[in-house]
Amino acid sequence: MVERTVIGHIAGAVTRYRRRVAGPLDLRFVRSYVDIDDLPHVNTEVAFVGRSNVGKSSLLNALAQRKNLAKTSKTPGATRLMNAFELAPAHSLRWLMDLPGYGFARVSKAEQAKWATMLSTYIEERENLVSVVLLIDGAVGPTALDLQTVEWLESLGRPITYVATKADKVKPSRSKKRRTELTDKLEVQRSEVTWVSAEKGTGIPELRSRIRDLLGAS
Ligand SMILES: Nc1nc2c(ncn2[C@@H]2O[C@H](COP(=O)(O)OP(=O)(O)OP(=O)(O)O)[C@@H](O)[C@H]2O)c(=O)[nH]1
Ligand SMILES: [Mg+2]
Repeated sequence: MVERTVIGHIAGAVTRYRRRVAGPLDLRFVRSYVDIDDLPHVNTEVAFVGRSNVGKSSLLNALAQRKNLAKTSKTPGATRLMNAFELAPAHSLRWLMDLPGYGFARVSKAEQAKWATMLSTYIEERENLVSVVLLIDGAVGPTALDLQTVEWLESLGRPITYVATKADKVKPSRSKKRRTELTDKLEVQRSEVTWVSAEKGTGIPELRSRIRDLLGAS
């Protein structure tokens, strides 16, 4: 009887621990920004960066286990502004930034240039940006543009957290080869890439815990 109570106690503690570390991120939309000068000081921040349509906003929703926290779309170019989300508790100033994607050819040259300037100014100047979460399409990436982005981030000394998205689109028979291909092109260890599927939930608990760690919220 006593033994059962102890086991129950331990099981409860383990469940609470798992929820705290790997449970949904409690995120609240703060607001959208166009100008880096309008961004307030925060304690820690991570930013989602990647090709347009790679799945940044969908991933944010999966991490929070919310359907429409961030706007997603089949058509590239859904996110046009810098959208800030705060991790609870409120006012602890731990932020997650959803950014417009790069490499979307169907918007005008002028619009592309505007986004590129916004993105580069943000990455170059944002204080307390602890890591760039770089999303790469797991089925096709990294593209030449992804590799250029890696080079640019490295030249700025920005730490990168690699995430391969849409894992569900890779056939199980190709999975091993695809993973090796992706890490070889990125010149990183396999353990440095978190494979996720926003659709199926693969890798989401691991990434939640990684983001909590980065933001100092674990
Ligand atoms: N199969 C599959 N599709 C996904 C996954 N994640 C996102 N998608 C789809 O990919 C498309 C683009 O997703 P978004 O999350 O809007 O992509 P984004 O990177 O935020 O795009 P921009 O805001 O344009 O930069 C949508 O049609 C999503 O449903 C996934 O894990 N698996
Ligand atoms: Mg988006």
